[in-house]
Amino acid sequence: MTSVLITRATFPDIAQRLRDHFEVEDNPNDTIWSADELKQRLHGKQGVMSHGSERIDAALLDACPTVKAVCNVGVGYNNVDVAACTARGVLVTNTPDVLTETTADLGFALMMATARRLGESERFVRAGEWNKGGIFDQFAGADVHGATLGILGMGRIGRAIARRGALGFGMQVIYHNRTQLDTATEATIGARYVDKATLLRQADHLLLVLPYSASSHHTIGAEELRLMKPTATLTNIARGGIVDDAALAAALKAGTIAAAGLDVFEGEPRIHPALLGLANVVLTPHIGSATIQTRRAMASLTVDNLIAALGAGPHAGKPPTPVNPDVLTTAQ
Ligand code: 8YV
Repeated sequence: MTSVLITRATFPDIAQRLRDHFEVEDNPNDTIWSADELKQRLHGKQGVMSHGSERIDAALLDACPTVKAVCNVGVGYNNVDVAACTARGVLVTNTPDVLTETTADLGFALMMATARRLGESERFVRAGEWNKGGIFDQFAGADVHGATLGILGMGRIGRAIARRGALGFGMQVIYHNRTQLDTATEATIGARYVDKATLLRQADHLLLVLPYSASSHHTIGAEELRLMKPTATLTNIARGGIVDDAALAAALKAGTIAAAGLDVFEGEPRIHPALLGLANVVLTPHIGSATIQTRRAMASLTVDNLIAALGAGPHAGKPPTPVNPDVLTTAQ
């Protein structure tokens, strides 16, 4: 019988849809598996419902030659070596669209929390410090409304954030991306294209929403941070590794920029120790898409992809969101 692996805990009723078609091994206690354990569990299976926490690379595929489909829970798939999958005829799928607005909400929330110093304020209240007096500007942060919002990366999530800033908060929205949007789209979302240096220099609040790849590694390092305003905030909801976290910690300490909001980290779940010691950084554990509705939609789309990719269900052979659809054509 066809068998599949679910690498992380998921919604039982959604996993049941896989059980209706396949033999399923899952991970209900959400244990973090080592690469070796993942290899052992995947061996002999035809498909995997994987997450950003697992590296799916050539060595793993070679050790598990029966695998035909890697269905990743997430729009980003930098944890999967797509070229290695394609070369071996393995289909890769992701979960675009279903998480766009939810992730844009978190980006905006984290940017606001960073600008208005919610992390520091909350810790102050919890520590019972409020009654001890304080100065008028103690938690005075930076305005969000009317400020200049900079967006680096202008895909679906970037556009959803731009709309929030321009239409909801009266912000001037500038962006930089590999390709410029067409004029009509720019007008609809209220965003203006600038070069990267201008973006860094002019943004009051800079949000990173670009995908991670070898070419976007350390897109923001010491040099880029130096171009930013000392009053500016930086929010990263994209991927760890896009920011040089050590350089960011140094810049936050030196006052090169005012504050940072980080949902993703280099080498997460580990966090650079220098970041943990800073007051002017708001830290969240990669929760961009974390609402019940959206996480269910992501899991469900992944299950649709896996069922179809392995030739079962009403859409057999036609998974809804393939990353390397050429594999499907060559397989026919
Ligand atoms: C996921 C994400 O939670 O979609 C993405 O790319 O980073 C998140 O929404 C993560 O990928 C879990 O696998």
